[in-house]
Amino acid sequence: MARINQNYEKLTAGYLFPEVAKRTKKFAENNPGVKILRLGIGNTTEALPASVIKGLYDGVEKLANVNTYTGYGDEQGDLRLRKEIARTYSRFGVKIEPEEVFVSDGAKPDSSNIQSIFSLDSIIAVQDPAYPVYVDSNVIAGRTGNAVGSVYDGLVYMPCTEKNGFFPEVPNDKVDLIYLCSPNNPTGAVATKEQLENFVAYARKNKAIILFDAAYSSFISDTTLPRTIYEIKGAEECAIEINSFSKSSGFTGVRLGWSVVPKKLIAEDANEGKINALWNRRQTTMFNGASNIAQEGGLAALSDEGMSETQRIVQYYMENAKIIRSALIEKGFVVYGGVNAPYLWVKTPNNIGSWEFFDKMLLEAHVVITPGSGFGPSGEGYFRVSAFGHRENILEAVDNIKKCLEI
Ligand code: PL4
Repeated sequence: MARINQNYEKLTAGYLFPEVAKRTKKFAENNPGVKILRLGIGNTTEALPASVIKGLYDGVEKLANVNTYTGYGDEQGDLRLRKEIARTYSRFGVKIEPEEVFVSDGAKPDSSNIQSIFSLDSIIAVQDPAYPVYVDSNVIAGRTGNAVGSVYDGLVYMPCTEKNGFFPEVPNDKVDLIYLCSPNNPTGAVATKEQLENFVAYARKNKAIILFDAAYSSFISDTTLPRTIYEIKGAEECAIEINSFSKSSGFTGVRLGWSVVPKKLIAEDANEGKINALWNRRQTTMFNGASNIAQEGGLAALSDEGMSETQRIVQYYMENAKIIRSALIEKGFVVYGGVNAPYLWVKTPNNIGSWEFFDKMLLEAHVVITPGSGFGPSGEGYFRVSAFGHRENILEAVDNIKKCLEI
């Protein structure tokens, strides 16, 4: 008799983003003709630059010719791309070997799959609030008990609040796996060198591993802030870094990402090289490699021309963030983030609950945001605004908020 994985039954609510989409769809059906302005899901909107399009075309052209056609590629990724990704780290004075880079179809799959190479009794620490994938993938794997309200038994929450500048202290007790995201989704906070040094010191002392999601690193313009955890001495012994072409190069739909699993990484029962070998085993067993066309696009995005063209688009989104930030402050909101990250983290007015404010914003200003509580218990009383969008829609959204939202 087949039985389901009962851990799915522990998941407290539907996955956050489909829930946002469901409520938005319902509003649209009930209010035909109303223009809805979507600043909810962090989804790229601007066309890819010419250099990257050429790379993607080249990938297609290769398939048209029997001499250049390729079928299945290496599960770890095209070696040319692994080398180029490794080379990008040298900009930050960091040495990464191509064999430590594993190309994938995105940071979401990697950040949910990575837990599978660690022991089921690992104690997990997450920033609260956090991108929901870190929590849900561990719930599904069975590393938590049931949820009491929105708090899972057995999970260590590291609150990110106004008081600590939305970056947590190291845990008081011993944990095994620590998820960190910087620049942070959803708070837009960026960890300083000193803050990361504290976590690296904690991880090395406790033989813990940091799973560092750097999907928004290209949005950091303040050069004093670390853009990779490997800028911190010793991080190669205790950190896996996950990254993506989604937001830096507009590949949300193309799908391409990577993880760095250093050979020097160690765990309680794993010497140097073991964890790299385990992730290699996991990927070769369960993943069939990223699309060859996407990888050609990725190579183009990492060329000098590709880098400068894609960075201009990143700056466009950051200009959106600036516009949203000043409009919300002018309206009287307390606003965080949006300076070195494409997300703004905003307090709901008059202590309104996050979902209640989501509905109010949609009803009065026709703007979709993401309720803070969907990212964890400490997100209650906040909402997230995404700066991804066409400029005219951003301007229309802030205009609606200024004119129509009653607070
Ligand atoms: C909606 C911290 C967005 N359906 O595109 P990927 O897989 O390379 O990267 C996904 C990702 C990884 N890490 C972090 C992220 O914030 C994201 C994307 N998050 C958002 O609005 O929070 C898109 C969400 C998408 C999803 O479920 O990821």
